[in-house]
Amino acid sequence: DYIKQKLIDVAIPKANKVRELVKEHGDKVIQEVTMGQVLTGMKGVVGLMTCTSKLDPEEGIRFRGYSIPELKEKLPKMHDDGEPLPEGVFYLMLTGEIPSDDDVKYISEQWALRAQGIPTHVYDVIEALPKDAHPMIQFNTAILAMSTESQFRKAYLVGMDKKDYWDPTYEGVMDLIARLPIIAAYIYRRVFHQGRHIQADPSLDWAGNLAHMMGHDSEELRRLMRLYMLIHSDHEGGNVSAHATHLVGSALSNPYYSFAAGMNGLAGPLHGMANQDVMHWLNKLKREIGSEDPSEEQIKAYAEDTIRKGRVIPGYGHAVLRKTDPRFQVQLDFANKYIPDAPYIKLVNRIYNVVPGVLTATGKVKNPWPNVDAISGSLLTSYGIAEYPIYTVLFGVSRALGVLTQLIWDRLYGLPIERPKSQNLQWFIDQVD
Ligand code: AMX
Repeated sequence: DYIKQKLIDVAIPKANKVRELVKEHGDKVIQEVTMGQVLTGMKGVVGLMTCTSKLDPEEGIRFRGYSIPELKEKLPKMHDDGEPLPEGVFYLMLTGEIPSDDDVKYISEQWALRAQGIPTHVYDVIEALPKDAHPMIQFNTAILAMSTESQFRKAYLVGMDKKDYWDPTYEGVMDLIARLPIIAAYIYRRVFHQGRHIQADPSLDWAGNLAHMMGHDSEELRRLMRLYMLIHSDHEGGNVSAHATHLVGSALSNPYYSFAAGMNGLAGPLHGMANQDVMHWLNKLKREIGSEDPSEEQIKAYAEDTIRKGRVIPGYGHAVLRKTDPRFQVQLDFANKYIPDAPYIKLVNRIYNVVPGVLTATGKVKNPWPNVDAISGSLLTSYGIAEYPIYTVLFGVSRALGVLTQLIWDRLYGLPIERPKSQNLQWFIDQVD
């Protein structure tokens, strides 16, 4: 595997640098932290090192320095006018370099190969769950069940030098990423298509294959799936799914345990489940107004009512972003290119015209603009993937690319167990007395 050798070459000087920073500059003060920051979710507190991507409040996400529009231009594609292959952003996050067509092809082939051989007990575990168990319950359970395959655990038991931990981690990550689309499609077909499963087509790319196994085979939908898998892949280190994966991984839990932890976080309505909740909000709006085509005035009144009832408007707001999420924008561009007249897209646009004003008027929402989830479900629905509970699973398949790449880097850097200090309420009171 030439990628492994490449990784060693890139990582050794960086790992040395990390050790030097700790040794020579460990006492350097880098930030002041306020009481408010600690008590409101540690926003802005620099407490993690993540190198796969970085989030700018105004500009949005950059993967190893490249914005989404730049990636659309630079990463290898299946078709010139199509979307970049997610294999490419994985390679970029892993090595720090823009891949060639051959690199991307190699990863596609590796994943197709590694996708084979999911043990039968994983399917038995899924089948033991009720069909109406939320797909995220089934997905996360399957991920844990797959950890019987962990190379890391086996190698650790045999005994291994710390500096080699990254190697079985890499093996586990590659296997896990390769297998997630099969698991996701299996759950989708089990729950929503009477268990009529569709075999993988090894000649397809990773995301195209996912669309195929779900039973949605049009070229446009494959393109949408490639885009979806690209843009959800990473959002720097502090978001719940990335942070949870990193934290659990810091105990040297294997990639399956670590990723399952991240996915349990993704299943929360303030994080990855928001894509499903957007669709519920939107359909309830249509039902309550009694129209398939609500006006801006009607949407405004409904949004104000949501706020009055003490609820959040899903798909809007963000803990870091302060502008329209470029992941929202790129999906809107896709919709405008292929399906500008789709009723759900019209509705998304109308909501976009109104909701930021409603949120701003509350005087407390720090970011009134749409995030990635404000449109993803409407796009998928417009293409016939109208089973909302699968949306967070799709988000999860994509998120594996970033958080698991970072896990390999955590091992390459030799980062230790994470253990921040906590204090009780009296301690905080004493700070101001
Ligand atoms: N609708 C209504 N109120 C909102 C709001 C929204 N979309 N976004 C923020 N607020 C409220 C908060 O609930 C908070 O109210 P409080 O002071 O009464 O508790 C106040 O505005 C200040 O919050 P904030 O600092 O602006 O946001 P945050 O960093 O605490 O939370 C987020 C960020 C995303 C959880 C929040 O904006 C939210 O709940 N949005 C809706 C859910 C959503 O779309 N989540 C997906 C985010 C992206 C992702 O992870 N996939």
